[in-house]
Amino acid sequence: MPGRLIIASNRTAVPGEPRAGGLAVALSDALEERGGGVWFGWSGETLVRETRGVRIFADNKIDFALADLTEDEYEGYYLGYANRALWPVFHYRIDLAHFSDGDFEAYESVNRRFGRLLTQLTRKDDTVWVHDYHFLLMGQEMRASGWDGPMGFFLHIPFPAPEVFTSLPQHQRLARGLCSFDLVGFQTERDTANFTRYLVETFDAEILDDGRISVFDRIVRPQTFSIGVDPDDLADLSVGDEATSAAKRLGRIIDQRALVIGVDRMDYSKGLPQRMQAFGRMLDENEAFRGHVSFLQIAPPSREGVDAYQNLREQLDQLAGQINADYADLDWMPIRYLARGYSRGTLTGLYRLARVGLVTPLYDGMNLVAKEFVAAQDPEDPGVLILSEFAGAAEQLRDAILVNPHDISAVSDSIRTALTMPLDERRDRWRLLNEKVREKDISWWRNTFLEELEKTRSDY
Ligand code: ADQ
Repeated sequence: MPGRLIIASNRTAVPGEPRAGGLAVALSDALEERGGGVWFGWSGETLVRETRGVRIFADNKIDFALADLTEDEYEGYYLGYANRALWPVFHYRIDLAHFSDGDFEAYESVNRRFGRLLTQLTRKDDTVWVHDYHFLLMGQEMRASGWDGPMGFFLHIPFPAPEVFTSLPQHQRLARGLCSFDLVGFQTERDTANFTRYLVETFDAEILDDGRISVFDRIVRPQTFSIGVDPDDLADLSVGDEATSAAKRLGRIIDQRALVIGVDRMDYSKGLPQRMQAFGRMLDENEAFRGHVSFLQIAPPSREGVDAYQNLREQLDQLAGQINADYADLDWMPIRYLARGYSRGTLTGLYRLARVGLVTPLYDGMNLVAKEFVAAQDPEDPGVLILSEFAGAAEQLRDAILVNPHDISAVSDSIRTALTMPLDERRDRWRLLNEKVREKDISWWRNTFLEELEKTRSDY
C-alpha cells in the first residue's frame, strides 16, 4: 500500500484563495483519493527577511504546507529567473530573456531551501510529484537532503528545441536537476522528443529499449502526459445559472450578432496583439461583417512586475482603441476587451454563446482554454475552434481550424471561414474534437502520471 502523495508547485490551491481552476481540483482530488497528503508551495507572501518556517493548514485530508519568500527571493527567483529567463526561453522568446547570475543564484537557493523543507515533510513510502518550471532543481536538492523514494516532475510549459534551451547559461545544471527525478512528464510528444534529443546530443545519453534514458549515472523516464479538463463538469457548468445569466447579459448587448471569443492570461506567449490585428484585418477586408460580429477578449493582467508584460498591456490598449475608433458605430463595438478575470461558470456561458473560439498563442504548453471551449459547446449548435498550430493542444485537436498565429491574413481568413461554416460541418468537427477532449481528460492525465510514477518504486 503506497504512502501519501506529496505535491509541490509554486502556488497551491489553499482554501480561501480564488483559484478554483481545473488543475487545482485535479490535484486536490489526487491527494484525497490517496487518503491524504501534502501540498507544498509558496504562501504568496514576501517578507523583508525570512523569519518563518513552513506553516501547515490542515483541510480535510490535505495538509497545505506554505513557505514565504523574502523580497529579494521574490525578485530573483520568481520575477527574475523563472519569469524573465525560463518562461521566455521555453516559449522561444530568447529576445525577451534576461540572463542574470544573481537571479539564477536566487532561483537555486529557493529550490534548495524549499527542497529541504519538503524533504522534512516526507515519510518513507510517500510519493513526490513536483510541478513546473519554478522547481526544476528541487528534485536534486531533495535527493541531496536524503529523499530516496519515487519522485516525478511535470512541466506545464513547452520544452524547447535543444538549440533554444542551450541559450540558457545554466542549461546543463537545469538538465541535471531534471534528471534527478524518476519520471519527467511533458505536455506533447514534441516536448518529450526535444528533451530526449538534448540529453543525447549534450551528454551522450543512452536511450534504453523501454524509452528510459541512462544519463548522469542514473535512469530517468521522459514521457508525454497531455493535460486535459473535466468535460462533464464544464458541460454542466455551461448550462448552469451563472453561465446562463452571463450569456443573457452579453446576449442583450451584442443583440443577434455573432460572437468571437478569446480568453487568456495577459501574456506575450498568447499572441494577443496578432489576434487583434487579425480581427481588424478581417473587418478591413469584409465589409459585410462590419456591424455584425463582436469580438470579446478577456485577458486579466499577470506578472505585472515584469517589463515585457507592462509593454504588452500598453500595446493591447492601443490596438483595441484603434480598431474600435476605426469601425465602431453608435450601436456596435467591434472589440470588447476586458482586462479582468471571470469565474469558470461565467466563462463557460460565454464560450457556449460564442460562434468562434480564437485560441492563437504563439507558443503554449497545452492551452486548456481550447479544451474548455470545446467542452462547453451546445452539441446541436456548436461554435468553431480556431487553434494555433503552436499550442500543445493542436497535437490532439486536429479537427479545429489550425492556423499559424503569426500569419495575420491566414488568421483573418480563418475567422471568416469559421463565421460562415455550415451547421453540418460545425457539428462534425465539434463531435471529433469533443471525443479527443474526453479521451484524455484531467483524470486520465493525473492517473496515468501517478501509475507510471508508482512503477518506478520497484527500482528502489
Ligand atoms: P496558462 O498559461 O495559464 O497555463 P491555460 O492552459 O490556457 O494557460 O489556462 C489556464 C487556466 O486559466 C484555464 O483553466 C483558463 O480557464 C483560466 N483562465 C485563463 N484566462 C482566464 C480569464 N481571463 N479569466 C478566468 N480564467 C482564465 C499553463 C501553461 C499552459 C497549460 C497549463 C496547464 O502555460 O500551456 O495548458 O499551464 O498545464
